[in-house]
Amino acid sequence: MIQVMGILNVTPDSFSDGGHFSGRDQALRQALQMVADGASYIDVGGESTRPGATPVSEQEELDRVLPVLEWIAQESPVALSVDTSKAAVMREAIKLGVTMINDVRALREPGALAAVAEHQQLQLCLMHMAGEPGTMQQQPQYQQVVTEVQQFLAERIQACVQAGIARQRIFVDPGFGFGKSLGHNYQLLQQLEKLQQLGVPLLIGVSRKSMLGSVVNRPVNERLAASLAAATIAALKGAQIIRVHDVRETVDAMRIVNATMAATMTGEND
Ligand code: 7PJ
Repeated sequence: MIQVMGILNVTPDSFSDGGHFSGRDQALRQALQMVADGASYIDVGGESTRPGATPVSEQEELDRVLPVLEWIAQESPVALSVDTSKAAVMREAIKLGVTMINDVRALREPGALAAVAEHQQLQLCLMHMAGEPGTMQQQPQYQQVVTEVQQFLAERIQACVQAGIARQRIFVDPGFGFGKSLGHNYQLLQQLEKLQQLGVPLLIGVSRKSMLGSVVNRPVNERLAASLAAATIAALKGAQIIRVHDVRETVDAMRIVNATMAATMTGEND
């Protein structure tokens, strides 16, 4: 069964305190709606990793993410994921009971590998990113993007296994939009099934991304149809978890994928 992960961004502009609802109520409403809509995970992130984004301090990220994780954990048994690269954020989030560490830097920051290795039940997503968000889209270059991304992920799986993390806990993600040209992103989507050779499940994030906007020529809030098409393609090519903003619509699309894949043939193959 393909699962859907709902995105909850906790950056200063994501929850305004000026309206009728406090930051807590807004965050919770959004999270609980995604749960009601069928999300299997809620992914809480406090570092903007968009192209051109500037780094956020450890304290700032802790202050953004921890209260939100705690509020959701109090109200819902949904599996929580934290989108972070910082060991200190991972450690505090683990204390609050998160199920998954989702790291766009694939546990390459100091202490991150050890923080995850210490907890035997924790799931983890290793994502490929070339460079850093501030500069990654300036001149993305590969000889063969699919092979290089696969190689990188294989090395990171190996590093995890050597640190004592069981393979069964690991998901990998090619990192759409993270240091990739439009052509690179579509080569990766077209060849996504090759990443199954890594022997671990795939998690992918294409929701509302500019690789979609560039093709359909629409602003970020008008990319739902494009996002569903990309999610469906990824699911057919073996993705197990789809990370999205629009949970309800994506869950419906994945139900159609599941029904198609589960259809049993009667007679025709005899
Ligand atoms: C991804 C992510 C992604 C994983 C972001 C955005 C940018 N984590 N965090 N995969 N993207 N695993 O959502 O547009 O593609 S932040």
